[in-house]
Amino acid sequence: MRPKVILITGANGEVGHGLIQRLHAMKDQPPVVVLDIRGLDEHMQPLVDTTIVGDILDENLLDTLMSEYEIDMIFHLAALLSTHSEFRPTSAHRVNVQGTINLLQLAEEQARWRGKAVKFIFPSSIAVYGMPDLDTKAQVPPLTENEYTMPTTIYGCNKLYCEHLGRYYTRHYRQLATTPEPFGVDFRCVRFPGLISALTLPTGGTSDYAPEMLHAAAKGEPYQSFVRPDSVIPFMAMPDAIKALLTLAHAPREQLTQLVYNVTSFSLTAEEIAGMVQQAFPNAQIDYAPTPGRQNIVDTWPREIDDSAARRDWGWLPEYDAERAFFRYLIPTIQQRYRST
Ligand code: AKB
Repeated sequence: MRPKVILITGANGEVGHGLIQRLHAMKDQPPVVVLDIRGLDEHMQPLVDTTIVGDILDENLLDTLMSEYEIDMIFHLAALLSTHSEFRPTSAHRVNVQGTINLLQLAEEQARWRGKAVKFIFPSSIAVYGMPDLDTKAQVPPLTENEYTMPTTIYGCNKLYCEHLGRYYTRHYRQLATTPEPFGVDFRCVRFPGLISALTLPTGGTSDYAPEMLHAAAKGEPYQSFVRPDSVIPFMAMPDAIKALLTLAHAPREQLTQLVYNVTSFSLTAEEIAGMVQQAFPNAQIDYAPTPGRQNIVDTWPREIDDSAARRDWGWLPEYDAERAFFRYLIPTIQQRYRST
């Protein structure tokens, strides 16, 4: 018998680390198998059952996973983030789209073998939106899932398309088969705002100015923001991001009226973030040297998103507003982190 497991791809990223820690603390979870091209940091390894160093584009590796495990749930976190993706759009497409379709196919085959749907949990992003100009961005109310989905980055295009792939695999896969089978992929997607973790720095994102500002201040280093002080997008503290993934993963299917849900916590300008950071680190040196390219990307992302569908369908409620995120989680945790290194 193949052991029943949870698979996490891209497990060595900031979301992966948080998710692994939370799953480890939960009772009655299947063993966790992680897959990451960079392996898994040593301090995380005791928290998982199996670490596989490998590429989601390696079909032989996915075949091996297929034959060795009964995969109950997939958290497909592996992705190239927005800034990195702009420099390598075809690689971004391969990793972000081909990688996702490989995993969806794996989920579909797994479901067929075990006669039961496989949950596929997918983090999407506010990068799927594309505000046409700053006036519109300032004036529109918080965006629901289907408004202004006209991304200007390859990463945003990749994420939006993968949302559609998830819908296709869940609702329409094999629609022309003579003997339609029950669909096997149970795709569930959260659209995240910019995430801020006290423990890890993201690599290659465009919302990274917020975590970078904070980590630089905690390390006593000066920071130059690559966006203007008035730049505003929604953010979320990492514990809430993990909570969102796990709550959606465990929500009863019949309560879910859509496959893609916005989630958000608070919206702040870069200047407001700097203000919070300077309250905790009065010597922090933060100034602004906006780079036009990355600034343009942030300007196309919405000021606020509407997460009322998630609140209604699966009881989503963030635990950290801006005040709590900075003064109860980010700052104390980060102070401790840099004190002990
Ligand atoms: C990025 O900046 O690429 C990500 C995102 C907003 O999805 N943090």
